Amino acid sequence: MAINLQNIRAQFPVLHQEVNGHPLVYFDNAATSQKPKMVIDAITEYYSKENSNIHRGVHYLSQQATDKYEMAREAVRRLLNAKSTQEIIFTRGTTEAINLVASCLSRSLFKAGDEIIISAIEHHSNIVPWQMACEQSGAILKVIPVLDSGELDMDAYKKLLNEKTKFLAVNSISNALGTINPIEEMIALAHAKGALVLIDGAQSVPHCTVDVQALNADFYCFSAHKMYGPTGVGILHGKKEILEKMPPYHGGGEMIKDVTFEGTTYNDLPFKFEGGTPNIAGGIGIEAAVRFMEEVGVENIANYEAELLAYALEKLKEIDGVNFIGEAKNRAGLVSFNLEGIHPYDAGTVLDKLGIAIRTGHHCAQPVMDRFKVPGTMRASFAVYNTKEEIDVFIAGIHRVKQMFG
Ligand code: C6P
Repeated sequence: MAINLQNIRAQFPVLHQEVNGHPLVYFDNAATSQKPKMVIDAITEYYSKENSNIHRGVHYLSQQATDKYEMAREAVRRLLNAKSTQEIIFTRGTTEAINLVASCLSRSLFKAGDEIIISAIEHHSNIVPWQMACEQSGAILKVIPVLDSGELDMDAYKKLLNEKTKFLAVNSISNALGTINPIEEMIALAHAKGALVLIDGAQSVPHCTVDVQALNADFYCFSAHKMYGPTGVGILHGKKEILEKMPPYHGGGEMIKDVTFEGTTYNDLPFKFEGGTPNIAGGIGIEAAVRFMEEVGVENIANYEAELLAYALEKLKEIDGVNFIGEAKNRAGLVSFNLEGIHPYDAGTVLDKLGIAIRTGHHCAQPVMDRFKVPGTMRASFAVYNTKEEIDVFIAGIHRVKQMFG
């Protein structure tokens, strides 16, 4: 089934406006996607009719809100094909999910001399928490290098693995390069050494089918705001048997069974990791975002975005002086590049004047920029509501940038 682009675009109010006197072309979807009306409506309805705290009240509104929040957990379970909703933990986003795992494991698993492997193309939120975990536990951080193509050096990865390897944390799609990493193989190799694995799926869940049971990672996380949902809410999926053994993250309400001054017993999963009043509206927003993705069809989204990527690459390759940063064979719907002799910030500013939103800079992945010896890149990232006509506008914008600075 092909997608109905007109119908999809009609669901996103923000797209129908002019910016700086031009129709908005929004190509900053890897930073955050726009929100369909069904997500906006779900949040409005919650605050207009159901606002109440959850898991606490006997009254009608509290039960309504609790039911909706738990429906969202079930929707995410379905999207990820997780075994049980006990494995679905609400967080503030990918960043908090990774910090949760790093913090809990540095208190319970990692010890001096253990090795934690990450890759050279991680977002800062999959670097810094592991540096902190190493500081706390005495574990040692190892980094899989990246090849000039933007692909991970798998031979180097295999050499890094050994009996001291306790953990692998790697993204499934790089936000800075668009590289799709061979995570199935990476997970199996890490497991063969007895290590646990976390996959940062922030750039995957919005764009392709994810089956956490088939993947078999121990932890998988993502943010709602990149998948048509609201900001401030995300998901950590963890295998039940591992989550059960982990100590809690935040102490407070909701994560307890029984509290006395002598000691506290912790709640069952997933609540053990959900101390404090959560982002209830955000959770409800995720449910609507999952429904949106299911209605369009995740496969359809993936296929259509691949078409957009191929079209953008074809057009960009026709322009002199476009230097791609990362040209992996397997890549997602984003392009990272620079224009010869033009600072990405200058190019981005001119494009903005033409109503075209892209991201410029280091994309919270400074080590990637250092590796490729660039101050930053221009990054255009696509979502299911983007069109080939918008790519034509973007290409014309790049010609304009070249005229101005060339
Ligand atoms: N990348 C980008 O423009 P949060 O901020 O917690 O929702 O997501 C962090 C994060 C983690 N991993 C990857 C691969 C990511 O791409 C991101 C967010 C955005 O590329 C904002 S910096």
